[in-house]
This record gives sequence, structure tokens and C-alpha cells, in this order.
Amino acid sequence: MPRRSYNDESVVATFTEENNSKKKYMSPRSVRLASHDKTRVAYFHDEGVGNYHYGERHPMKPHRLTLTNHLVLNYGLHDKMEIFQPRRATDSEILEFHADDYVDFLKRVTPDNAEQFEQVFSKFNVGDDCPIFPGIYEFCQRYAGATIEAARKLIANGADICINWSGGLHHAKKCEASGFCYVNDIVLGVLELLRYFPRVLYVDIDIHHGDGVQEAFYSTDRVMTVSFHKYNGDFFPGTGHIDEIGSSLGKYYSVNVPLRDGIDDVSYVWLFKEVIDAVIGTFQPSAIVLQCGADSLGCDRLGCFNLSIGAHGKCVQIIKEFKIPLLVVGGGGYTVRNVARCWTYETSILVDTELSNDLPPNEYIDFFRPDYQLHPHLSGRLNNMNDRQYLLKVRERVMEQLRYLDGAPSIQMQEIPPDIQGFLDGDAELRDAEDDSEIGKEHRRRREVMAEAEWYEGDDDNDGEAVDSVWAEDS
Ligand code: V1D
Ligand code: CA
Repeated sequence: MPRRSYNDESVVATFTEENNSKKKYMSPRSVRLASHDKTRVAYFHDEGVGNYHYGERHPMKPHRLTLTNHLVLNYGLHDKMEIFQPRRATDSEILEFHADDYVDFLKRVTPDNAEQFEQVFSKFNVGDDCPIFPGIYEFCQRYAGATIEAARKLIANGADICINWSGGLHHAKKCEASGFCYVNDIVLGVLELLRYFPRVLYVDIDIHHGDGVQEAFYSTDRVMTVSFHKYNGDFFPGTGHIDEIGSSLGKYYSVNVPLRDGIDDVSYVWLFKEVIDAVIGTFQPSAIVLQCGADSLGCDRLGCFNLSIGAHGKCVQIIKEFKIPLLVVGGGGYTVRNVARCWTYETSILVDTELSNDLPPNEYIDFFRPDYQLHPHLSGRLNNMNDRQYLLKVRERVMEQLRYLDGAPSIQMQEIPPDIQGFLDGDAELRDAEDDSEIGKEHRRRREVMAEAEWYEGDDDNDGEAVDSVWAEDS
């Protein structure tokens, strides 16, 4: 019998009662023809970020970032994108989300002076999962700086897609570390994006629930968070029940997709596509942040899913195809060689380049023994506990939740209000200084949208025109 693939329509049909569920949703405004032929990808890699050590027995190994970067370079993918050595995040950038006393603690504490701080360890949740290691704050500044710079690059329309594999530390909270995460670079990146983009979608395919990001935006309708994760009430961090849907203005804007052990490629990609098509059709995000935690792969040291690198990458491709400004970050992933393979493959998807399954020679080639392949066999080692009935039920619950948002006034956009328009008209000096070049036009358009977005910030009643994607032109 031929193997089923997640691209196969008949497989999708096995999960769908009727195949027309998407028709209920408007097509997103931002799905347009690209205004330029080639997708512009910017890659942010800090040379030093892989040199930090959580500890010998700790599963988080920043060295996986060095390994990933080596594969990316040795496959020649750097020729297909712009490469940036990001600067470190400043204290004040980190303080945009985190509390003063917590940041002060991270800055001061070292393994040598740790005993002076023992009385606040439980308050800031440092210990086994989140140990104090040399250079802890610098490490945070490096991965957070890269995410912030990547967000700014998207705002400046300097790229269509930005990649920071060192980011994606989705568990960190305002006042505490959690699950190997100290500073939440995703929250900082989304806050940056919200300065310009009216609505930001966050999608999380790490096997753990993206609790820190969900919590930060739980009561706003400008950020929709969607996490796919293992859930049984016990698996870390214990949150992510399907009934966690947001509160206040943010009610229905948190989407949780709880899964059981052993989910396979076909089931995962099918459910991912169903949920994401509906979410994007309904929410119409102006930018997307995708967290690509690689602990959802089969054979992960901490994970218990059954995904291949191909299926994980397919989720990245599904998001990419919406052609909405995209920030891609890393996250978990504890079988180091597979993390490097996965994020290299996903880089190749983002730059539209096919890679040979034979890994290129590189100084870390021994990590990839014995097969030296990009796509080792990872699936099929665990029973899939997500049967068809369960998957259909989860899909139906998510669709039900999204139906509450269909046509909700708060997610629609309005014309530039007259007072803002007056302000823009009066901004003559700036406008006169601009030429008629494409860059000049783009700057003017961005200033207008920026003013519009600021106006939305303090307004609950915004019903009107959507802002066009900056990536795409009207079709
Ligand atoms: F196995 C370990 C060995 C040493 C230190 C920690 C661990 C370990 C494994 N799993 N810690 C965990 C998880 N913690 C607990 C705690 C036990 N307590 C009562 C809670 O189960 C934490 C798993 C964190 C996963 C992080 C992540 O993959 O989601 C991630 N995403 O971005 C960065 C990291
Ligand atoms: Ca997740």
C-alpha cells in the first residue's frame, strides 16, 4: 500500500465530515500577490549565543544553535538571505515587559554570588529548570536582542520573513523564569510589532504550551495566540486546556489545541492546517510570529510526539504561504542533532531552496552519525493516542470558538479618523522632504498606518477598513 502523505486530499477527507468548512471564513485581506518576485528573508544569528551552558545534566543545550548555524552555512543558505549579527537587547527594552526587580536580579546574580540571593530564588522561580549559570543575563540579551531586531526589520519593511533560531523562549513571565526561559523574547517582539501592525498572530508548535505569551496577551484582541501542545493537566507547564480562551477584550483570542501522546504527521498537519486556515481567515493578522520548538519531533529527549522533520517543516510552509510578514523563532528541542536538522530544513523552506538529504561536510558532522542525513527516520515509535474522533472534536471546538469572532467589530479596521488625518496633513515638513521614490511612498504609507494603529490602541470601537499587508500589493 502506498504511504499516506499529509498532502494527500484523501487523507484530509478521512478527517473531515464535509470539506467546505473554510468557506465560512472570509479570505484574509493580506493574502495578495507578492509585490516583488522573491521573498526577502533576514537571518539573525549571534555568534556567541551558543556558548552558554545551563549545566551538564540540563537538557537545554544552547550549542544546538551553533550546530544549526553550521548546517545553514554549509548548505549555502546564507547566499539566499541577508545575515545579521544582532545587537544585545538593552535593559530598557527588556523592561518593556519584565519587572524591575526581576531584571535587576538577572543582571546581578552569578553562580559565585548565588547564595546571597537564595531568599528570592523561589520568588523568581530559579532552580532545577531555570538554573543560574555564568553569563545568564547576557545570554538573555543576545536572544532577545535578535528577536527585537527581527521585529523592527519587519516594521521597516526590510524583509518579508525574519528568522531567529535562538529566540522562542515562550514560558518566561513578567516577574519570573519558567521552563528554561528567563526573558520572554516573543512577548518583547510582539510588543514591538504592535507599534506598527494592528493585529499580530502568534502560533506555537513547541510540544509545550506557550503559556508565557498567552498570559501576556490574554486580555487583548490585538494579539491572537494559538498553541498546539501535549496536554493532560500534568505535562509541563500544566496549562493549555481547550477552555482557556482569553478574557475581557481578549475573550476568544487565545486558542489552545491540546493533543495526546504520539501524534503522527498526517494527523498533526491536517489539524494544523484546519485550525490555521480558520484562524487567519477570521483574525486577519497583519503580522505573524511562529514559534518552532523542535521538541514536537519524534525521538525528542523530553517530547512524546511522533513528528518527522518533514511534517514540522510543512507547518512552517503553511504559514509562509499566507505571505503575511513573518517572524520565525526557535524554542524547545532536546535531541540536539535533530534540532539542528529541523531548523536548517525550515530555513530552506523559508528561502525556497531544496536541500540534498546528504548533509554537507562540516566540522560537527560527527553529531549526525550514523546516517549523516537531513531527514532521519523519527516517526512511528509511539502509538498515536489521538484518534479520528478526538481530532474532529478538537477541530470542532476551535471552530466553535472562532465563530464568536466572525464579524466581531473589534477586529475590523476603520478609516483614518479625521483628527489623525489632520495631524498627517499638517505634517508638511516631513512629507515635503520625501521624494516620490518607492521608499518615500512606503514611508508615507507606513506613517499613516502607524498613526492609525496608535489610534486603535486606546479604542474599543474600531469598525472599518482593514490595513493592507505591507508585504503584498492589491491583487
Ligand atoms: F529533565 C530535566 C533535567 C534537568 C533539569 C530539568 C529537567 C526537566 C525536564 N522537563 N524539566 C522539565 C520541565 N519541568 C518540569 C518541572 C517539574 N516541576 C514540578 C515542573 O516538569 C520543564 C520543561 C520545559 C520545556 C521548555 C520548552 O521546551 O517549552 C522551551 N521552549 O522554549 C524554550 C524552552
Ligand atoms: Ca506549543
